[in-house]
Amino acid sequence: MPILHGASASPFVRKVRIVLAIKGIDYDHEQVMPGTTTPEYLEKSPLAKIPCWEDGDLVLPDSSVIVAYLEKLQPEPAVYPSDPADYGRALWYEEYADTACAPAIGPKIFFQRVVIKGLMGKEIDEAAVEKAVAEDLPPVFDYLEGQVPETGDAIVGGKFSIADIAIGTEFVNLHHAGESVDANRWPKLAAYVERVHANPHFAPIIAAEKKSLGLDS
Ligand SMILES: N[C@@H](CCC(=O)N[C@@H](CS)C(=O)NCC(=O)O)C(=O)O
Repeated sequence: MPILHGASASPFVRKVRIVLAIKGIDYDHEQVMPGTTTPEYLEKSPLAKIPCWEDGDLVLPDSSVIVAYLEKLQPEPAVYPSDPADYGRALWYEEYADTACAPAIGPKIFFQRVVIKGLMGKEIDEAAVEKAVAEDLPPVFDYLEGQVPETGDAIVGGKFSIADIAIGTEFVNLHHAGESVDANRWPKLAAYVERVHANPHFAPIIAAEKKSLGLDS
């Protein structure tokens, strides 16, 4: 059985888990924490990041690499658009989510409130978190507000794809941290995120995570 290494609350691990769910691929899940630098893990994932996929001799770090591999391994149901322009657009939105949304939401908001305060029970600088919410999120939300569709859960080509998975997974972390998109300021984005999270492959993963993080009350 292949193994997915990486903690469930990582947006990058979740991205892969949703693709695995869509494709119906079975795997064992090892909850490796971010920042794991044991020699054994570094041998698998030299950048010391999660996720990492292991299937016998094949070891693949990086969520985007893993998803591209899974699409070749099992093409249906596809998570990348087949039209070349839509394929390019989907890759761009995945890149934007990984490179703009993740740093805006992850270290200064999600990690502080959910990991340091929630899981480790330590004090955090809440004013710094609020500053990040006020300053780091709006430019990202402004861009996405201009990109997302008025209806449906597909930002590219009318079909749910890696683009929606990569964007949607970032907003799960935002919600875990007790924040959401202000629907008065970014109405299209707020509604799109809600629709993506209601997708049958997203919803059960979100519910299970909320339960394990004690956020389901
Ligand atoms: N490009 C990587 C990014 C993965 C990533 O940044 N993962 C974070 C956890 S959400 C991590 O492992 N951070 C640990 C570190 O940077 O040392 C991917 O898509 O898998």
